[in-house]
Amino acid sequence: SMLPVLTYAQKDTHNDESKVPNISLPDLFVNSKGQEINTIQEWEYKRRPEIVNLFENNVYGTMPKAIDALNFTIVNEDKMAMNGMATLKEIDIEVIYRTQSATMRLILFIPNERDEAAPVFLLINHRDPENIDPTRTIKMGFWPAEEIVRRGYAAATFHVKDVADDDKVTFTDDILSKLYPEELEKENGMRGLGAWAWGAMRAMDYFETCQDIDAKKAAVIGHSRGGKASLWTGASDPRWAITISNESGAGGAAISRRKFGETVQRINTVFPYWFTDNFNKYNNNEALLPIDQHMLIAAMAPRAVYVASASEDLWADPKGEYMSLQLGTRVHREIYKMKGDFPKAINSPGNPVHLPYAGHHIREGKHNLTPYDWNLFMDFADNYFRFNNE
Ligand code: GTR
Repeated sequence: SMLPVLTYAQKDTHNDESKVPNISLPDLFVNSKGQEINTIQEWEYKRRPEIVNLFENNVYGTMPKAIDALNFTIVNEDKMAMNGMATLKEIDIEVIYRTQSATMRLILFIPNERDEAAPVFLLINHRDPENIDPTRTIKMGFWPAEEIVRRGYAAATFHVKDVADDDKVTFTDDILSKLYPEELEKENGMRGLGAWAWGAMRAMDYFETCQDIDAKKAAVIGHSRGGKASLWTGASDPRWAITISNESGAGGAAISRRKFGETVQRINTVFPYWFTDNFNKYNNNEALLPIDQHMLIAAMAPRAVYVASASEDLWADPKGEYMSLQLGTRVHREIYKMKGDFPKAINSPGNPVHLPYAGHHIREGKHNLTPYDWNLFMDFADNYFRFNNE
């Protein structure tokens, strides 16, 4: 068969479509008081905030907003980066809260050739820092910065380690213990993924002050665990015009109730520091969840959302990711009356679906973020920004 063999550690899970249980999902259009949601007003003032709140309390943890001061220090600037094609800025973003301070590094390449402030893609990088080498001695397809700049976008990124190390012991060392230690005491407090989303928001804080960047045309993107954080960023911070999930899978775009590939129980066991403690209540008990991940997609509405999968990445449940996108974007269609819809069956590799408000593709191959994916994200953004010009 074409299914990859599950490793020993994965054997408590399955990737067999015939084992997917019959599921019924929470209704997007009925709020907790039983009221029907029909209008933009009701969506924006009642249902959307309630959904974000449910994700905070049950999945990603609360998002602390308190900051006393933000300092942006350009620690390196090169106006002739990439052979003169871009200006490189390395910015230390220092966040001060109460008596404490924490600093993260933002890497930013801004195209030199342009008439206006540049639209921007921010990558949440969880992989080896060589993937985001600011010197460009090492160039990885995971972050094809030259290609991004060539297409007229600023290429921005930071490493998650600056805000919360991707490690079950040391994840608290940065912003959690320094700025927001009370989060660690709460069952619905912020954990690793929430901290990474917080980091993305601080990058946005910088974009809003930077004349060379058009902060209204910003896309946030992450791969896998970074994609889970990216979705949470876009859902909880409406400043992002486009939110992109690349193969985010469980706790990202995939529907939890399908229990296909990685499950809630498995992710909470292997990565206990990613989600809030409350998420454990749903281990092998997905039916109790007051949300499912299609509602995270919905939380972007009316802003754009893009979900990408890979054909061999069954661990991330491509079908469940697509289902979330189809269902979550009902808000775009039914509340905001946006045109176009996704085909019922998942499209095949090589046939991306780009609607005015949402996009999807499935790439041939394995779990990864590649230039092929990036080019499709930029194709989508080209269109989106062309038609949504303020
Ligand atoms: C896996 C994990 C996934 C995904 C992936 C990645 O080990 O089970 O949820 O996050 O790592 O980040 O590449």
